[in-house]
Amino acid sequence: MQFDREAFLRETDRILHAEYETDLRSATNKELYNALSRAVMGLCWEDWSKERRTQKKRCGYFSAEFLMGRAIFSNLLNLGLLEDAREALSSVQRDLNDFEEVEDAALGNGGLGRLAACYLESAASMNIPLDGYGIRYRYGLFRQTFVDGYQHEEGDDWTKWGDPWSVRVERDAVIVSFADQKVRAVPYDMPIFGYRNGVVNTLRLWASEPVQEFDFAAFNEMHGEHTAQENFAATKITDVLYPNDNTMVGKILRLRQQYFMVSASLQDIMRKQKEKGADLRELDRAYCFQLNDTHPVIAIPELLRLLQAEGLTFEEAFGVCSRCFNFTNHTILAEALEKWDALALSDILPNVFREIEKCQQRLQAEGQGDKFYIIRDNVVHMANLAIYVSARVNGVAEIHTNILKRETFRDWYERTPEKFVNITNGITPRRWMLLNNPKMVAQIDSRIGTAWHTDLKRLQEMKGHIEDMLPVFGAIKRENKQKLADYIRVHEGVELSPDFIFDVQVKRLHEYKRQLLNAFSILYFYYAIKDGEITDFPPTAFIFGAKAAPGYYNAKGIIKYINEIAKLVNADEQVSKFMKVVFVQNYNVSYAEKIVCAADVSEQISLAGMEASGTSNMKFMLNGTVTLGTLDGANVEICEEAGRENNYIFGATVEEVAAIKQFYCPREIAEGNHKLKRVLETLVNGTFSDDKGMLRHIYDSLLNDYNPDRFLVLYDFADYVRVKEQLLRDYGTQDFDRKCLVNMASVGKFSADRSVTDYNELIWKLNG
Ligand code: 26Q
Repeated sequence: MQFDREAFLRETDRILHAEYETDLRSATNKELYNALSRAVMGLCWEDWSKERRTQKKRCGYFSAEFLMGRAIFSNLLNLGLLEDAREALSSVQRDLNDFEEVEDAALGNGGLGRLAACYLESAASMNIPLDGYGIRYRYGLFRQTFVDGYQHEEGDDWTKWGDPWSVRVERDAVIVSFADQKVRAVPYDMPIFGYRNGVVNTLRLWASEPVQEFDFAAFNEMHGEHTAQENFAATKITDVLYPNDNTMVGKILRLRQQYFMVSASLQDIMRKQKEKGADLRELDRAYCFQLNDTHPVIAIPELLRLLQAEGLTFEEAFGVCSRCFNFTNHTILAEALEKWDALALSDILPNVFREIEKCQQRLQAEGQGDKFYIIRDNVVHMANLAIYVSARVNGVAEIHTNILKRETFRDWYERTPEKFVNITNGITPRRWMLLNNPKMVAQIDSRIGTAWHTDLKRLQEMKGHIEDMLPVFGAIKRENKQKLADYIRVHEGVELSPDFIFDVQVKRLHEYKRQLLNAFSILYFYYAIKDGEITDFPPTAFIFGAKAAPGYYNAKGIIKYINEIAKLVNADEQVSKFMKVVFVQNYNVSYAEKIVCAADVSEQISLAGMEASGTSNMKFMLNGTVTLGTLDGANVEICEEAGRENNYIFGATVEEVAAIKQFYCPREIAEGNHKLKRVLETLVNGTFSDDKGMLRHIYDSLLNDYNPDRFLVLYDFADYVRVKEQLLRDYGTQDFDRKCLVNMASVGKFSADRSVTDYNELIWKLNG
């Protein structure tokens, strides 16, 4: 894109005058942010509307979550304007870095939402016509602080600085009807800029508003009183993101959110098709839809309903749906597979429920017995509905897809094996390397050029330069660590030295991810140092970041526990020479950008068979970090690509887990390992303060539960500590840095560019 600094500054200045009666010099950071962003939007307007006018087939990525993070830097990067904008601002004594205060758009919980964001960016960069459809939550994922070591949650007002990257499209508003409620859905479009290729796709997020102010006819149709209460109920639908990750909460408001978003999106798409005069029987020639887990699966009966309302028969409509919809599963945890109470569903969406019943009848008419069902015992199984109707079903890593085929959806797989495909997750190298690690990028570019920016496999070419890169790699990693340490000093009040190993575990707090295993190992090392058993512990900073779902008691207990460990360790004069522990508050996308380029060790220690893929593992790998992990999720493929010898693998394999669980007795393990036992006892013996009794609850879940230590923390403990100690002792050698660089050079497969290309070739078949 042509950039004329003077014209750009003039335009920003003009907006400042018009909107805020101020100018480049005296505008507040917030005013400047809005004006500059709007000026950039102005530059891209034409490319954006051009994309929307094209006649090519498009895919709609339907997702309840888009964890976008901060838009401004990544948009400027992709448009090729980052340095221009920085210089333009500094010529008027302003600093682009001041925009680091802009809130993240945290309209997602974790991996599934961030994956959606990476895929939008990669699709635009690969010139694949993919658009996102979701919900414009008024409040995103809660802001987290710690009070006395306990997690506290506050509302996340993500548009506090304004929302200059969205455009409200009034003319595309639609009405969404529930049995007891009609609401207006208004779309807000965000441009998704491809990396320096002029492509602009769209993320369309729907906000709910009351109908009456706008449409009195619709208002009058709804008999009865319309009160302020109802207005409130309408806006409430998109008020807040449910803060659960990998756990199901059967809240009816969540069902309303899901239906609201898919009904609005499908009405919008149908209207456009009709305006074009297209035959709705051939909808699949113009569109297909990727269902991001079960959350948007209610789109299937909704499209059936809408198509029949336009005159198609059920069978015709079913045919269209079975060619349009595809389903991605992101989780094997039984408690995260979405189910709805049939009575509740039929109460608020009777017409939609009827379509689900027709699907059920159609399935049963195929005469394969009761192995296959969508509704059973008055429960609607959304995953089964999705598999039955979709053209393709995919898992997100090899091991995950295999588990889906062999266990979770075994019968379905045997019924229609051709539907099941694997598409291993990926991350966008733009946000996760070009943006957050520019000095490393410059070193790589000077050796192998820049083609790898959009073709990550070509990082392989670095392999011939590893020896020569060793010194600069170490120096840049150290600088990144210093920057992170500075940030942590200011925001967390903990002093870290860049001479320490940075051992990092950042991800949602969940028992299956086993932050507790990490915590136990730290206490184990702590006591070994105290007792004089280890006198030469390699100085290590153990860094955690995680949010716990507000209703997830044990997860919150684990945060408290690690914060107590941090207090103990950091205050200990003898031990803190060798280790520090910090749990950063409010871990989010922007924090992650600072962390992944400053880590020496990436902890990926879920119980084998539990983590569908993981994606932070890929971000660390890209930035030159070794994985300390189990053979779970994408770790398996990371080892295939980078070599197991260049990572640190421990623990039971997925094949072993099933056998172990049959006779598992965690108490025996604790009794047989007095050092582990001593660590465990800190949960109950008063070592740590815990007014709320949370730590005891963790203890009981490990030893006294009906099904104790579900995630084999105690089983894997000894092997984990052994491998972790080996890793920490290897650190500082050239061999260790070589491993880091081999990982970086081998990361190609995990580019989201490859993932979306796979989706397109195997499933969407766009641009064809
Ligand atoms: C379901 C029903 C009711 C309420 C909440 C939910 C719910 C919400 C969020 C269920 C699951 C999620 C999120 C799942 C998720 O983030 N899964 C992660 O997806 C990543 C991208 O594929 C994988 O890398 C991770 O392994 C997986 O945990």
